[in-house]
Amino acid sequence: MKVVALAGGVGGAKLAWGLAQVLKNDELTIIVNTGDDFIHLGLNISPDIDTVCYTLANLANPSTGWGRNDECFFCLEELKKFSAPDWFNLGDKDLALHLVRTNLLKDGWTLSQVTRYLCEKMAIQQSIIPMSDTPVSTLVHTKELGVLPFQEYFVKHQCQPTMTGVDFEGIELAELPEAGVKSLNEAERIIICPSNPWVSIQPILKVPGLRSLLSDKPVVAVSPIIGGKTVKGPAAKMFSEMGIQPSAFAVAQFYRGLIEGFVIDNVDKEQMHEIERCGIIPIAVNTLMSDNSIRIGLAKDVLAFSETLMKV
Ligand code: FO1
Repeated sequence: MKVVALAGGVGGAKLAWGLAQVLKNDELTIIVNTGDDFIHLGLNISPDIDTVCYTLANLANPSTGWGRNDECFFCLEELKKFSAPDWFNLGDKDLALHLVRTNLLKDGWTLSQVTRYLCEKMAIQQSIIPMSDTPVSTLVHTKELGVLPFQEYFVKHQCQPTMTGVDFEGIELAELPEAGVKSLNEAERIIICPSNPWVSIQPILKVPGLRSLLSDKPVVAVSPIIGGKTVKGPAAKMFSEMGIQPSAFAVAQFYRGLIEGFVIDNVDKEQMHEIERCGIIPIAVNTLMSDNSIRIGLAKDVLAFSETLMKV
């Protein structure tokens, strides 16, 4: 069964890892947000792509979910001595990957070619495709500090400023790489991972032409909000700041018109009726991916659920 997952960073990568354990290698494609990408210290950094790659390669830092395992930070320590920007924690092993990516891009490779190359080197068998080869920059509009590039909002300011809106610079020119178009054409199931709907999934869905490629497939989303809170990241805070009570139901409404099925956590079971009233079929399972067996269990639940759904 050909499956395409849409994913942002840590939460998306965890479910992608579960799906990778359950599906055959050639059955899974992950289309990843690149709105978080930025240039830092002259290096092209693609945090969500790297998080998905490291996770699938079993190389991710288990405590943060991003960055490398068994990492060291000698370069960062030296940067501090030179009063160079040190707010973004780049580890030494991670830096090597950014150096390779930056140089290949300078040599004229596309981001999807670079990603395929890096995946091969990390022995990743599944297909990981950036949502676009041309740059897209997520800009967070804030009450206190004006417009902030995503990583400045997220890492430098620790998601503290109040979000008043978000936009995606360069999105009109974004183009899903050919391999992504092919994978969506061949897909029998689409899974929206439990990533931030505002800043991880929304940019993917806004890539021109992408949404129409989903229109005849059953789409299932997994809620990143459990019991009114996000496991990681600012999704719940963003819903509140946009005037919406954060809940699984709020996420279902965000995806209304796109998804047929919605996976929520058991603790949110009482929201099933209101989700149903939106014309979306809900299922409640354990979605808190605190260990590998739960990630695999959730992947199995999502796939089995998607089997039961027909495009309406
Ligand atoms: N997230 C942080 O909260 N602090 C960091 O210093 C940080 C460094 C970092 C380095 C490489 C990388 O690939 C990701 C990194 N992240 C860091 C995570 C990342 O910025 C965010 O998780 C995503 O952009 C949101 O999905």
